Amino acid sequence: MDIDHIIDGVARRNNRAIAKGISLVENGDERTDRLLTSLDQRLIDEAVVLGITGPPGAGKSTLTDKLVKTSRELEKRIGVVAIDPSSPLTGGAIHGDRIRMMQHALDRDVVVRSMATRGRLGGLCASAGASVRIMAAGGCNPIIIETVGVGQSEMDIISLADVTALVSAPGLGDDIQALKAGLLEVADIMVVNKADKPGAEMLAMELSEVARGKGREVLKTVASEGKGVEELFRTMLSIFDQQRASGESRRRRREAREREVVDWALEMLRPVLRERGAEDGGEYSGDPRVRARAIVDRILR
Ligand SMILES: Nc1nc2c(ncn2[C@@H]2O[C@H](COP(=O)(O)OP(=O)(O)O)[C@@H](O)[C@H]2O)c(=O)[nH]1
Ligand SMILES: [Mg+2]
Repeated sequence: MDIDHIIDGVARRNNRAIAKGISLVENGDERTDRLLTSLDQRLIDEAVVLGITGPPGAGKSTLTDKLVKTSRELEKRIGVVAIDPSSPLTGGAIHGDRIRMMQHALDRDVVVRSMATRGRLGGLCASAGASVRIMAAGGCNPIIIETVGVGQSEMDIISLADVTALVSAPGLGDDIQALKAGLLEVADIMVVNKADKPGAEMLAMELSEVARGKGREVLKTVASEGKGVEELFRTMLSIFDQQRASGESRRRRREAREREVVDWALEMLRPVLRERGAEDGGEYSGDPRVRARAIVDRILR
């Protein structure tokens, strides 16, 4: 597919063109800029991006799948960007996700893309951001970003979302402490999934205390049975409406865009830096930090 066909195809909501467009971004293809500048900004502005995050095993993928179902019942064309941690620990889960998402494969109004984090030095936020925009320009609204809530790059990714749900579940052990420490900051809504399991009520009570202080809601779901999912979907959309009315969404999007710009710039600099570092006989000698500063100083000069 040549670039004009991709550009035209995205505008005509062709899923294959959307997939090809995202591949251009991921492969660092030189025609990427042409594609990205061709996208319909009005559709991008309108599309709401829903973030689903939380520890491994909380039920994020199950929930995402059910949110897709709900969205389709409401006749909304939906996109999903699933950030794969691709770690040996969760390798099995990813296979499960593929199978789960297969049932939507024939639905022309479901666009799914997964992105690996393994073997990647950076640029994930940049790629994810561009993918979201391509999906939006291809008529998807809403778009879900599903990512495990660990690490800085995942935190950057979740900032691409307008409204973020932090998913937890009983029986995950120590993860809950970590959850309270870091992720609560980015959560617009807290979800206690696996509400069918013992300990869910207790967890919901614990989280409610934290949530109340921040003016956040706690919702309970049984993702595997689809329980509470439509309420979650509607609540997330209504939070977005409030944010849009108050100007909060504009502020957040501006901040996210700045993060993306930095991420793209670092991606573009990476090969240059590697090349400069290899100069002077190809030896990285001396203290690495001092060397790095010398290289950066030379570029800025
Ligand atoms: N009992 C119960 N199990 C669930 C529920 N939601 C998901 N699961 C199961 O929990 C496991 C992990 O779910 P998954 O969606 O892959 O979690 P993720 O790692 O957060 O994406 C799977 O075996 C699911 O079938 C739920 O509401 N109740
Ligand atoms: Mg998952």
